Amino acid sequence: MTVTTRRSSTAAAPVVSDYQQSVADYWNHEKNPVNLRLGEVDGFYHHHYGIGDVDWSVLEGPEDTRDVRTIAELHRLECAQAELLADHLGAVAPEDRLLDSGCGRGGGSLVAHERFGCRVDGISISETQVAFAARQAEKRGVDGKVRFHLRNMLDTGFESGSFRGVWNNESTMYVDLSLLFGEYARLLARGGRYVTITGCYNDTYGLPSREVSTINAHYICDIHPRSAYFREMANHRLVPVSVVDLTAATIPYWELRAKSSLATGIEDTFLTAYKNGSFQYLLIAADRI
Ligand code: GPP
Ligand code: MG
Repeated sequence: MTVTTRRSSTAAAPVVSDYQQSVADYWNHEKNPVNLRLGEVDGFYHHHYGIGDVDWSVLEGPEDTRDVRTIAELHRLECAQAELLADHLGAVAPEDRLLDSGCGRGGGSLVAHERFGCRVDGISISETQVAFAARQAEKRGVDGKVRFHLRNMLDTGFESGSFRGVWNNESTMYVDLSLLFGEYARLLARGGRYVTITGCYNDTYGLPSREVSTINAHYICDIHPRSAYFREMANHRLVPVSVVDLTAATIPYWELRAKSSLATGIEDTFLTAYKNGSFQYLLIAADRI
């Protein structure tokens, strides 16, 4: 396997593959208003989608404030998704430690810290995201407890058994699940909890649909089949405790996003993929045995 360390940073650079470097380059340059303007609402910058019913009244009323109302509504739905993920982390005590694997601009780490009061480590292979997330923690005065690191989720370098919980919020499609869950089996304490919210392709459809392939090309990712999650969890001491199909719950978010000025062009593809049954939005929680 070809690996490279061509990075310039004061932090120790993680070893990443050429593929991972191309993903890091994407996120180092990403500045989509659909992420930045939503984050500006309250300082929780998310890189995931939303769930729940839409308040369609945001599209009515004065046109000059429609964007502000729509942004607040999309952000509310993304925050609801982050809260649902945190609900599945189980009983986390203030002295516990959590890992936000593929932390983006850090919103989910801040949500978890606010809820549990514990130490949270967020990791990303994007220097820009790590620096951005660290600034948000500092602004909130929680940087003593919420720390961000430039690290590879497949080889984190953290101590074995040191985490009570680990999650991936829409980031597992960038990695090989066997390598990922092998690392989590090592990092999680016995009885610890793993949670992922992910888009996966539906095995009952067959192989990836045109829409799933379009989403892969859009984000430079490789969406896994649903079956791969359960197979690789079983292979790595992770026993599912909850599986929630969020497909129906995320469709309204995409419908509102498609009608907004913040649309990035991928909205209709997601809607078609969800509606033709080729793609599913799933939450899976598992215990480390
Ligand atoms: C959202 O990030 C998540 C991803 C890009 C990973 C792919 C997810 C799937 C479910 C397939 P984002 O919030 O940065 O995306 P966008 O800019 O489109 O809002
Ligand atoms: Mg987004």
